[in-house]
Amino acid sequence: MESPNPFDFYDVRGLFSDDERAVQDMVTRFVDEQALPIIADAFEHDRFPKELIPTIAEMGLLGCNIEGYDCAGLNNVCYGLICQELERGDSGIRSFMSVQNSLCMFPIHRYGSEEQRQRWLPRMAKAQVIGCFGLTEPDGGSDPGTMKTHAKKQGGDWVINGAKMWITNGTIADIAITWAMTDEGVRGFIVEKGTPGYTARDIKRKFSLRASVTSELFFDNCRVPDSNRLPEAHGLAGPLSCLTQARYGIVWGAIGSATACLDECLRFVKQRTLFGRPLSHTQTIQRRLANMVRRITNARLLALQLGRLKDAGRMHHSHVSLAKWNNVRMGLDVARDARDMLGAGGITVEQCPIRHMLNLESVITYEGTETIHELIVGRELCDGVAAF
Ligand code: TGC
Ligand code: FAD
Repeated sequence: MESPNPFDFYDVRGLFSDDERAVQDMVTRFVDEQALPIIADAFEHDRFPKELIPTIAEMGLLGCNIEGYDCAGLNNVCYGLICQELERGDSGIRSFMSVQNSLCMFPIHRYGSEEQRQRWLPRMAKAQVIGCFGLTEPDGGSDPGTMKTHAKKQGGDWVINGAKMWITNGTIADIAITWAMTDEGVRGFIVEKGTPGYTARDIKRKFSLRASVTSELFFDNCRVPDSNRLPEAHGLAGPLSCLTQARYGIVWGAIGSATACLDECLRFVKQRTLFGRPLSHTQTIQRRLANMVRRITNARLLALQLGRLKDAGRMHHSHVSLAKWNNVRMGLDVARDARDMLGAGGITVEQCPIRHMLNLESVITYEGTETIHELIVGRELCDGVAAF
């Protein structure tokens, strides 16, 4: 019998359909041929590699799990595999795609009018329109129900005032899905670039997600027509349901980061000779490698079952919380351990673990911090009593 594949120890890929494998292979090739050759340099120079966008769009990855509107209509397992492969390249590339798909196209599709869908989705699928999602505010992101940004109805328009912070794609976005408090509760608005009173500014000096644009958004008497309000979004459940979609992608993405780190680490310990033998022949290193593979294997199985539940319409948002918490923690621990096993060389951008490790420090914070996800699962176990 063949030895197991270290990167997919239980042959989880064998559980995918031919179509799912074909989608994965296409994105694997893209990452190997186009993303990996440029990503370390982009990260080092704090630059989002925009040049990858046209191919991401040509491959049909934007809005890939939406039916119609020039979108690919893939299932959610495919969407997960796309996130996994993109994040094997870099969390920044996956973030770009997550925001466009889960946080911008999803709410327009789910909560928008038919006119809004026709207007925006086909162009977003082709990357002719880029989106960002403004929920978090400077005063705290974990509790968006207390947002200060507000929108006031004036005639047929809404006037938005406030600020959003830590917004992926902010300055490159043509539209901002903006969540604001109104007299009737939380509502979502499509704010178009160039609208008077709306500005965006990049956040600089990040040590994490350097190959990604992160911005602040400002709304100063920004007037948008009622036709730019998402008519079906009522209350906090609107934005939170978008987070469920994006968190689902992260569950898979973290596996990609961890696999990239394992790959780099395995190659290194097999060629590094210390104390007269390859590093890979020492007991401690083998235990650490085995531990990485154990964690990655668990995460793969968790992600696949989550994807199958989602495709069957049986996924609860607390399922996603458990998996986001588990898989991102797994990714971060694997990346840190890989970084250590590479010795001093592991602190440079030449080897990927430190880049993934730094990125995952954001991933474990955004889309709900680890603590928030623990508390979401805890609430589910304790009769719905929230301990936030
Ligand atoms: P709570 O009372 O729990 O919920 C209010 C209403 O929403 C419903 N709900 C959800 N619906 C769908 N999906 C979910 N995940 C949901 N969670 C809750 C809930 O049933 C209720 O509905 P209804 O009809 O009864 O009104 O609200 P709460 O204020 O107690 O807050 C709960 C908490 C803490 C879990 C929530 O605020 C939270 O998730 N906080 C974390 C915030 C967060 O994750 N922010 C992320 C911002 S976006 C981002 O980080 C993008 S990074 C992108 C990238 O670059 O990849
Ligand atoms: P806070 O909410 O202030 O939390 C601080 C600490 O307190 C955390 O450790 C948290 O776990 C802990 N904590 C909070 N509540 C409790 C509690 N009840 N009990 C115990 N501990 C608690 N947001 C968007 O809207 N759109 C985006 O596109 C976006 N992109 C991002 C990109 C990057 C690179 C980053 C880093 C963030 C991004 N975010 C985005 C924001 C992200 O969602 C928030 O950072 C996150 O929700 C946490 O909010 P906060 O940073 O304000 O931390």
